[in-house]
Amino acid sequence: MRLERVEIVHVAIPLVTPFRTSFGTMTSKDTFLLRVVTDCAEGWSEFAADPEPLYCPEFVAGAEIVLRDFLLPRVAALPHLTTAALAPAMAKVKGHELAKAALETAVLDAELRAHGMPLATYLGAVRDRVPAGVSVGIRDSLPELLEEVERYLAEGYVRIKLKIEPGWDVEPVRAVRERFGDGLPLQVDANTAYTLADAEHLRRLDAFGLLLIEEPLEENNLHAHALLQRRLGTPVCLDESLHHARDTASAIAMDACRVVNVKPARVGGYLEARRVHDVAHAHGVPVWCGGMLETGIGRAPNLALAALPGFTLPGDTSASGRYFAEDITEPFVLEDGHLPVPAGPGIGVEPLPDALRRFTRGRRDLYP
Ligand code: OSB
Ligand code: MG
Repeated sequence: MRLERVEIVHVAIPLVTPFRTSFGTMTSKDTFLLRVVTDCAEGWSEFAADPEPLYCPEFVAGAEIVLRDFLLPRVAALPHLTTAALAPAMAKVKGHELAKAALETAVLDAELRAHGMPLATYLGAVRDRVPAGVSVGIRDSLPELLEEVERYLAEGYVRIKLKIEPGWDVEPVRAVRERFGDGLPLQVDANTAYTLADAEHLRRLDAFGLLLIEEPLEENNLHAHALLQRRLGTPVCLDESLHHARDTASAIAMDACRVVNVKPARVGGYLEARRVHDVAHAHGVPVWCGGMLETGIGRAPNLALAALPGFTLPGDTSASGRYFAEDITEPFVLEDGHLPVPAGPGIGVEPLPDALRRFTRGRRDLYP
């Protein structure tokens, strides 16, 4: 393929309810889409991070500069554009996995469309639908939380994840367990809000039979997570701390985690995400697909990945209606607690022109 054009489309889509985590509150999905035009086909992707670097070091305005000034010049210089050639071409640029993932995914979408192949087929999917979990934000009161959980369970979600932070952990977990029973698949996500000094407190969560506790301690502190795991019965799951297959292998070897949250953007794209899956699966470590409150453009490829054999736990890939009154693609709708794996070529979806126009805040050419 030959790269002809790369366009950045800034979008802002209101969330149906504010989403509060230990690192901040989001009220809209404010990011950019990438549109890559090649001589063979076009591809789309979504940048996964937010305008502020609170979940991870990357952010919207920074990623645009990184793409324009450092990543695209390297990719445009390739004599022959293929998805597989991108990561090696971009490797000298340190970090910036989410920006790299956005570019790689749009090129992958174009390449697969040129071959008429769905992403799920390319990645090695073994399912045509995936069970859907839902991530529930921190609320002002327990009754509000129970009402929200009850609504999601009535809609059919098969697993609940509660966001936690110091002061909002044991009590919400206890309340959800008491109300919905021990059979409910339940897990928690701290987004780095604790330190090892909280180990005795976190041990209190062991009484509730949680599937896992996600990223309890500082980002990238594998050693501390291993020390914590020794003291917890609840499996530790890493999110923010894992950036590629190599550190996933280290984390597993150190027993710093017993479950892996795979977010393709966090590890630089779907090719590396598949390697993370392969490493974990080879060690018998279950993986699941995380989310970043994506629009349909980001959700579609996540569903393809979640259909791989090692994804044995329900992910955070919820239906469009959990996030937005109106999505930017045809909405993903929950059916019997599952979402369909897109079956069309590439990521299998594209922006609806009318919705895209209304949610667009600005467009710029990044290349040429
Ligand atoms: O830590 O998994 C996380 C959302 C934004 C940033 C980080 C996280 C999340 C979620 C929600 O937990 C996942 C989703 O529903 O897309
Ligand atoms: Mg997380």
